[in-house]
Amino acid sequence: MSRFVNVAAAQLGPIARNETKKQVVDRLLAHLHQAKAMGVELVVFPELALTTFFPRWYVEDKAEFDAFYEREMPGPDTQILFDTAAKLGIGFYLGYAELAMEGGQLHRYNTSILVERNGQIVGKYRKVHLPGHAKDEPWRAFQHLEKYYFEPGDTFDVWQAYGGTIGMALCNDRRWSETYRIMGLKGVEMVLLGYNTPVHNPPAPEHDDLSMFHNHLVMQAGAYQNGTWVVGVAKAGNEEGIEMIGGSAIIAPSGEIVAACSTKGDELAIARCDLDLCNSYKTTTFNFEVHRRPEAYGLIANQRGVVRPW
Ligand code: CDV
Repeated sequence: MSRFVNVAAAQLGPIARNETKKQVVDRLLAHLHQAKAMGVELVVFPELALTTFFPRWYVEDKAEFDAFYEREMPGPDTQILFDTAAKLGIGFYLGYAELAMEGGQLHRYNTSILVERNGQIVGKYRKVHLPGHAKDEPWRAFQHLEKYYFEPGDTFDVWQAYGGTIGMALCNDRRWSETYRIMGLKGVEMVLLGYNTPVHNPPAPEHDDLSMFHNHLVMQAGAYQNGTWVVGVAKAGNEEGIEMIGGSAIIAPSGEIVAACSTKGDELAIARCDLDLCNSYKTTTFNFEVHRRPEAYGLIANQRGVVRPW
């Protein structure tokens, strides 16, 4: 049996700080139309795909950056994405900054949504692993203030969509094996994952030359160890003077990259993904029910940092 989903990793080149949402949405619409022409059913956009990566700048009053956030989804700038998706019969994953009113308080999240081919939202995810720092650190060549601009989400989830079990994660989540394993335990067959990754890592510049290797290493391992497809999509190129990696890729449950972008601009990488390929891994090497030993893994859920046993 085969369950195919035609998927596009819809990489974006840089988004300038002064680019309007309409200009960005026009780029996303171009991706949707091109993908449709190539038989795609699911288009995966990057993290924070509607704006420049604003956590690279510090402002004392966070509200100054509220224009980078969405108060509703769909909203006035994004409704056309949903209408176009429904008209074309093509769905998408979209990362964006979310401003939510909850319990009478404003909350900020780094969020993604999954939209089905009828233009309906079927799932929403709030980034769990927020990298970087919570205070201005002027010694850095640029800031990475996700811990300042966002609150963390608290769960990894999966949804029944596209004829399978689809999960979502965002950027730094891809570096943590827990991300994939939680979704793996929920039967995930395809993890969608947008990212913004600067080449330069200020606290560890010795990693800079390895940034693309690490990008693929973690996604390929997560795919193989959980018998799932992984679709990783970059916002790439030189954005406001900061060089960001590309390397958007569609990875099979074997851990192999089956399609990848080769530029750092707006580009589609497309693959026909058989969700039933997951079974070969989920029922053998990574048959969790048969081989896992949760009784030996207690620390993973109960302890955060390193505690040496002596
Ligand atoms: N947007 C991100 O989460 N970026 C991080 C960087 C800061 C290392 C990443 O893991 O790619």
